[in-house]
Amino acid sequence: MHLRIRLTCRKVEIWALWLSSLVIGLYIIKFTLALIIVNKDVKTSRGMLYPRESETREVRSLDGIWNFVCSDERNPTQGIRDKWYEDDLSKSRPIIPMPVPASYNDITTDRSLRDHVGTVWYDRKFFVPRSWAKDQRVWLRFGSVHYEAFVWINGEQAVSHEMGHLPFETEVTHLLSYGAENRITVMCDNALIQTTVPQGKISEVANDGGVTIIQSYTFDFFNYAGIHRSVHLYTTPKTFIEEVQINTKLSDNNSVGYIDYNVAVNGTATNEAENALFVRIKLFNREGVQVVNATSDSSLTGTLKVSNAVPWWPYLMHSDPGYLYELQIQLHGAKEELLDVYRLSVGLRSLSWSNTTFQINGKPIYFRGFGRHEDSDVRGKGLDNALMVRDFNLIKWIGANAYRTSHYPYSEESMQFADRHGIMVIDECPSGDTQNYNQLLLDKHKSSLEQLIHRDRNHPSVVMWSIANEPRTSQLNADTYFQFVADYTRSLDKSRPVTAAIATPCSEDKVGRYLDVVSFNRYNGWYSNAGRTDMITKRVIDEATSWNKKYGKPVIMAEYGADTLEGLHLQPSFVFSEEFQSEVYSQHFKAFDALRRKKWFIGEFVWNFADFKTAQSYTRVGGNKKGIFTRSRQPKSAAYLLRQRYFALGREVDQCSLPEDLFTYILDMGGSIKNKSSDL
Ligand code: BDP
Repeated sequence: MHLRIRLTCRKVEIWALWLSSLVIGLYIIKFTLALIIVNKDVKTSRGMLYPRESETREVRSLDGIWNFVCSDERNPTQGIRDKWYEDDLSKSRPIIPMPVPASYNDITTDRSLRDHVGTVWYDRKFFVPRSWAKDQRVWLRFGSVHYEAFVWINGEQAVSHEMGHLPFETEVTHLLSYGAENRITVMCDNALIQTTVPQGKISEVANDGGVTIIQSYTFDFFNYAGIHRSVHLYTTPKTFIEEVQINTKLSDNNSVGYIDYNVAVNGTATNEAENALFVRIKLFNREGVQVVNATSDSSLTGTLKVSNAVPWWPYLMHSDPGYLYELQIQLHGAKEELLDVYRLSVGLRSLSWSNTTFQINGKPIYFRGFGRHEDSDVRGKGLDNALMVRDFNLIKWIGANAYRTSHYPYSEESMQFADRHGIMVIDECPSGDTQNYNQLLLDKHKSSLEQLIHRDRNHPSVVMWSIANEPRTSQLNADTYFQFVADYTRSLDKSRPVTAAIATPCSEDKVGRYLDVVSFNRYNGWYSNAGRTDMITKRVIDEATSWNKKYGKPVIMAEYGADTLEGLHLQPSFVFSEEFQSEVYSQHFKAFDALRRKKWFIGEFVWNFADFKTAQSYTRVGGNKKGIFTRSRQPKSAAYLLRQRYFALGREVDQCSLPEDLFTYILDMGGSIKNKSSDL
C-alpha cells in the first residue's frame, strides 16, 4: 500500500513536471514570437474625400435620432447570431432613442450604459430619391465610430472598420432601394485589448451579484464610444475624382507659390478610354477671382504656379492669417465632357526644419498652445459645432497658435476650421501609452497613421505628425517598433516632421533618435514633488537640455500642468487651487524663457485646454481638472495669465498687435505699472 502511494505520487510528480515544462515551453515560444516584429505592408485607404456638394455631387446627412440597443455584456455576439440586422432592431429588443453624432455613454441616466463594455446597435430608416438611381454611384461615409463598426444596409453587410476617430466609407449603390425606404444598421464595439490602438485590457471580476466584465486602460481619458461624427450619403458620377493630393511650397521671398497636385480617378471611363481623361484645375483667391487655370495631361498630375502668392500664415504671425485659396478640380472625359467637379481649400505654405529650428515660410516657429481633448458633457466625444466654434474662439482669445490633437485624430470639421483660422496642428494618431509591442499592434499602429495622413495630408494647418503619446520607450522592442513606425510615417509624407510625446526619462529612452522633433511630457510640481513650485524651473531646463544633448533635435515641452478645482482659492497656494495652477505655469515660463535663448527649444504646450472626463479613480474628482478652461469652457484664473504670456510671446517673437483688454487698468503711475497692453 505504502509503495503504491509512493508510486502514484511519483507518477503525479512526473506528469506535473511534464506539464510545467510544456507550459514554460509554450511561454518561451509565445515570448519569442512576440519579440519578432517585422515591417510588413499594411492595407492602405482609398478615396475618403470630405463629402462636398458640387454641380456633379449631392450630399445628404443621416445625422439625427437613431434607434439604439445595448447588447448583454456577457453575450456580445448575440445580435450577429440572431441576425438583428435583418429587420428593425425594435423587433429584436426594446429600443431607446440615441442622438447621432454623440457618444452614447452620458445620454441616459443608466450607469450600466455609461460603463458598458462590448457591442451596441443602432438603426434608422431613410428614403433615397428615385433620381439617385440614374447613372451615378452612392457612397456611405462615417466621420468616425469608436472603436470598431459593422454596417448593414437593408440587411446586407456594407462595410466594417476598426479604429476610432477616423473616417471610413463604402459604395452602397447596389444595396439601396431607390424611390423607397431603406434601413441602415450599425453594430459598434468599444472593447480595447492589447492589439487595439489604443490598447486596453478586458477582465472578469467578481461583484456582489456574480461576475462582471471590466474594461481597463492606462490612459486617463474616458473611453467614450458610439457614432461620434456625422454619417453621410453622397453621390458621385460613375467616373469620378477619388483622390486629390496636393503639396505646396513658396519661393524664397514667398512671392511665388507652387501647388503640386495629383488626382486619382475611379470609374469605368478610366478603363474604357484610359488616355482620354484629364483634369482642368482652377485656383480662385479669397475674393473669388480666378488666379490660375491649368490643364493636366492624362497622368492627372502637375504643378500650378501662383504669382503674387498670398501665403498661409499661422495666427498672430501675420496680420492676415489662415489665407485659403479654393482649388477647383474638373474631371473631363473624351470630347471634353465634364464628368466630375470637386473643390478643396488650399493654403500656400512651406515648411522646413533642421536639428536646431522649425520654419514656416522661412520664419522660425515658436509654438504656444495646448494639448486638448474632444470632450464635453452629455455629448462625450460627439461632434458638436457649437463647442468647436467656442473652442476656436477661446484659442484665439488666449493668443495660442497651435494645439496637439491629443490623443487621437480630431474631427475633419475642426481641421478645416484650423486651416481657416491659422491655428497650427500637431496631428496625433490614436496610439497612447503604447506597450507590449507585438506584430498585430505594429500593423494597426501603422494603419492608423496611414489613415490619418491620407485624411489630413492636404491641410495647411497640419505641421507635424505625432506618432504616439507616452509610449513606453524603454521597453524591449520599443526601438525596432518605433523605427518601423517613424520610417513608415516618413514614407507617406516627407513634407512634415515626425514627433512623439515622450514621458520616459531621457536616459532610458530608445526612440527619440527616430524623430525629427522630440516632444516631452513632464509634471514637475504635480506628479513629481507635488506642491513644490520651487522644484520646477531648473528641472525643466535640465530635462529639455538633456533631450537636446542626447538627440541633437529641436525640443518641445508637450505637456505640463496641475489639476485645478475652479473656485478653490488658497493663499499661500496649495495643490488643486487656482493660485497653485498659476504659480506652476509661471515657474515653467521662467524655464521656457531660459530655453528659448537656445534656438532648439521651439514650443510650450499646456496640459490641458479644458477639464475632461476620465475613468473613475480616487485621483480624479469628477475628471481631469488640468484645464485652463472648465469643461463648460469658462476660464480659470490661470487662463488670464496664460493669455498675457501667449500674447507677450506673440509680440516679442512675431511682432503681433495686442488686444486692448489684455491688462486690466490699475493705476496711472507714469507707466511704471503694467496696466495696459502698450506697457509690454
Ligand atoms: C499625461 C498624459 C495625459 C494625462 C496627463 C494627466 O499624457 O493624457 O491626462 O498625464 O495625468 O501623462 O493629467
